Amino acid sequence: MEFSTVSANQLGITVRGLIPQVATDDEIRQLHDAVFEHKLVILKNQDLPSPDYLEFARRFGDVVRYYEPMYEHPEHPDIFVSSNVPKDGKQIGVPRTGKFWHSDYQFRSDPFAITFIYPQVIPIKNRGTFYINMADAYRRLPGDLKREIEGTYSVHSVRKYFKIRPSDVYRPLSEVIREVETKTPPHICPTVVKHPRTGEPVLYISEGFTVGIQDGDGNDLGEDLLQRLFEATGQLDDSCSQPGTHLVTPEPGDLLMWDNRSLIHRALHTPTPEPTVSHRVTVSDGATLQPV
Ligand code: 7UC
Ligand code: FE
Repeated sequence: MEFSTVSANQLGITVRGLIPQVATDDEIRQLHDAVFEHKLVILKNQDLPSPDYLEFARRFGDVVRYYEPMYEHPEHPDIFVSSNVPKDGKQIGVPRTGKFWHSDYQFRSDPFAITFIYPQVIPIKNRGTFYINMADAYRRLPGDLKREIEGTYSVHSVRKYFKIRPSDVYRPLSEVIREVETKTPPHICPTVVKHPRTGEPVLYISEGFTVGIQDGDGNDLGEDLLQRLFEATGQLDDSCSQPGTHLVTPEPGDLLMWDNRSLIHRALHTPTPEPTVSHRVTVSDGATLQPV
């Protein structure tokens, strides 16, 4: 197994020569450490059947199945499928997922530790995912903004990006909204969290899932503060060309794994849809997010 850094100002590290099915405990430990040190690890030249993919992921934590069944892989429900390629005339998983800044399960109190993405069909023209390292983003925040958010809490919800399910057709929208608010009530978390593994302060907000910010007594601090934080971290730039925003374009055989509590991500928006399929697996380490 060989590690090589991508380039000085790029995100992540590349690993060649790893065979997941026979990885030693020491290799797993090195990869696990690399995820938290480099935030993103790209395993090259992989050819992994789904059961082996799941076995591999299990060595990094408890595999957590997504709470909405419509994303499930038909044979392997622990795999979340993002796809716009029908199989035997049937939609598999969900198309156009994650095209907004977010961290997976940020709208819940138990966000995943590591997200794995294994692209199966890679578009030729518009491919990839953008990432922002929110530990870096916190470090770069102007001092006055840092002081302004000290001791504050952010409110997260899936409501802006909850996908209507086929079974929701003809349901009154108010009923769907009520279901979303009951099943996944808004969740409150320190705006700056201490990363459970690295101890780094992380600005734990995203344009997709963060819907409010409040002081320690629960008083709303206003939409403007949230917008200034999104602006300062590059999340309002639709061209995704801010210096802290990194585009990662996978090649066939790449298996990506990243630190879901440090990075926020956003799937590249494609105006002309090309076939895209990717298989996601997520693991938890049971940590809860604490203030710095
Ligand atoms: O369809 C999607 O974009 C899924 C999104 C609402 N949630 C992904 C997650 O893991 O939080
Ligand atoms: Fe995601």
